[in-house]
Amino acid sequence: MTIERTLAIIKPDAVAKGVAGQIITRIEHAGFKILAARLIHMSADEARGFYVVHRERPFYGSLCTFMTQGPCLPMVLEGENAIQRWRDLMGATDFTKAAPGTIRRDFASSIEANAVHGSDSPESAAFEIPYFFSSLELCPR
Ligand code: IDP
Ligand code: MG
Repeated sequence: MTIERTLAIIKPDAVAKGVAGQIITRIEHAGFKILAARLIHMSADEARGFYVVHRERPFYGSLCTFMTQGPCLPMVLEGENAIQRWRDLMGATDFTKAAPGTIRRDFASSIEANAVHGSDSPESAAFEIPYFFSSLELCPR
């Protein structure tokens, strides 16, 4: 097992619904260490840059609008096998297909407003973590 870091976001729908605390509780109960967290309200350009990998997808424009509709909470999570374990805790992209007990199954409203984001690979984590957090913010304390 390797200790990994992953980028998690509590998306604007979940922050607006007031379930950020419940999601953070699940993260803590699953044993992740929260290395950094910040409530931000993304601009259109910031959302487009974050999701640039999806720029050719039909939902790109709508997704970027959704991500700017209110504050969201990016976080860096650390733990054994953190990238896959956070994806497992999140559940499938389409919450109607997400397993019972997963965050998306319990808190998502649609395939787009699906409560949380998680890096899908070490390569995406390596792009996504520094998108929001500097190495200074991630230094050991
Ligand atoms: P993921 O978040 O499970 O990794 P991705 O395929 O990377 O899923 O898509 C990024 C985000 O785009 C999803 O979390 C969701 O918010 C949105 N999304 C994905 N597929 C659709 C779709 O078919 N319609 C609308 N929004 C979508
Ligand atoms: Mg993805």
